[in-house]
Amino acid sequence: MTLNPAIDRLIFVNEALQKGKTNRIERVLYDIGGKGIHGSYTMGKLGVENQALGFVGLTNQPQLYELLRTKSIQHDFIELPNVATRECYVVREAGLQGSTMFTEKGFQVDVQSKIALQNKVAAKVKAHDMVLIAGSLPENYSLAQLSSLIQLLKSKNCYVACDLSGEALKTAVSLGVDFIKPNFHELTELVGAEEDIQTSLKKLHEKVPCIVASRGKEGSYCIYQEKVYHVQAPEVVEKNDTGAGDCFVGAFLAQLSQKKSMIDCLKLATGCAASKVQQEDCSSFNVAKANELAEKVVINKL
Ligand code: TA6
Repeated sequence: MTLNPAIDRLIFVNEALQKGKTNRIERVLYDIGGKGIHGSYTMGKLGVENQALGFVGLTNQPQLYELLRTKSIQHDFIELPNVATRECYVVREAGLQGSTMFTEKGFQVDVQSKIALQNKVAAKVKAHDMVLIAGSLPENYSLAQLSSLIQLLKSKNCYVACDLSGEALKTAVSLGVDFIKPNFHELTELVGAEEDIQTSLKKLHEKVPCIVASRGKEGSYCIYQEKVYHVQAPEVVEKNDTGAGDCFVGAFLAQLSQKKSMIDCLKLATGCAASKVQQEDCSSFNVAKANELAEKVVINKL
C-alpha cells in the first residue's frame, strides 16, 4: 500500500555538486518510486504474488504505469483526477558513494477517493493476507484516516506491516501493528533514549511483535518472539543506496509470508538490500547475487 507513490527521476552528474556553479547533468533515468511499490517489486521478484494498492495521479499515470509494467508489478490503484503523482529526485555524483534525494510533497486526495480506497481494501483483503503500508502520507491524509485503514486491516485479521515514520509510525505502534522498521532516531523517539538498543527494542516489543531497527553501517537489529538478533551486512561497492531499505522490507516480508525462519528472513533481506546498493537505480537487485551475499551475512543472537 503506497498512499503517496512517486516516479523517481535519477539525475547523474559527473562531478560533486557545487553551490554557485552550473552543475551539468550527464544523464537522467526514471524508476518506480514509493516505498510500498518498491516492496511490491521485491516481493514479486522473490516469487511472492502481490498487488500494489494506494493512490496514483491521473495526469502522469501513463508514465508510472509503464514503469510498473516494465517491473511486472500487478496493481489496482485508486486513480485521482486532475493531479499528478509526485517525482522524487535522486542525484548521483560520479565517483562518490551514495545519493542525495529530494522528495516532492505529492498530491492531495479528495474525500471520495479516500472512501474508495477503504472500500476497495475492505472488498479485496482476506484474513491472513499480509499488507505492507510504506512511505509518506499525502499532505491531507490524516492520522485518523491512517488509523481507520490500519483498524480495517486488523479487523480482517491481516498481518499489518508498516514502514512509516514520524507521527504515522507512532500511530501504527499505538494500534499494535505486526511489523515496523524504525531507524535508530525513530526508535529513540518512540521509547526514549535508553542505555542500549536492546532495552529500547524490548520496550517497543511489548506492543509490536516484529521490529527491525536499521543502524546504517553498524548493521541492523531485530527483535522477534523475545529474541534479539544483530545483523551485519557484507561489505559491497555501493552505487546507489536509494531503495535499499525498501528492498530489505519487501524481501523480509516475502520470506516471512513463506514461513521461513527469522534467520533466513534476515539473511535474504540483507542480501537483497546489499545487492540493491550495487545497482545504479532505486529498485533493482539481482536475486542470484542476493542469495550469494545472504551467505555472507553475519547474524548474532544477543
Ligand atoms: O526509499 C526510497 C524511496 O522509496 C525513493 O524511491 C523515493 O520514492 C522515496 O523513498 C519516497 O519516500 P517517502 O518517504 O516520501 O514515501
